[in-house]
Amino acid sequence: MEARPTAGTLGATGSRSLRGTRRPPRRAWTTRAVCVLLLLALPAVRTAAEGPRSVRVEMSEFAFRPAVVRLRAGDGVRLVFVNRGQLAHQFETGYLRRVPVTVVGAGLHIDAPGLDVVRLDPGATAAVAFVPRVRGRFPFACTIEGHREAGMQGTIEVR
Ligand SMILES: [Cu+2]
Repeated sequence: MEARPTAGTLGATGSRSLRGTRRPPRRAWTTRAVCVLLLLALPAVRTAAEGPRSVRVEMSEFAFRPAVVRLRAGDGVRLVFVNRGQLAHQFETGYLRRVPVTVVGAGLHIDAPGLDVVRLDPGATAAVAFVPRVRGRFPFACTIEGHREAGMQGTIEVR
């Protein structure tokens, strides 16, 4: 019946070997963390080197100003949306559906693999940062019912 204490000892050995097997995942986690940090640091370095480029886009009833947002392919940009209207407005473009974006708003910081819609209450502000890659002209609009039809639309022009 001394198998029980022995089993305890074995248990300790077992946990030692468990620690052994845990080490590689920890290293993998560390490697992943370093990669994530590098990915986060690279755009920051790039921005610092080239100067932050912010483009302010105002929303109101019923227009975006400017209506044509000109961007350079490969240059990171921050679209800073400001809702100066009395109604909620939103920004939607197919161009950003599959582009990694960072959205920063009141107390928010979201990294997403793409963007459908940014909706702002009256007086609210949010920044959408991304790197435009595909050149061309792409429509955007406020897709709240009736707003696009009233004139709330524009074009992203990437050269
Ligand atoms: Cu609107």
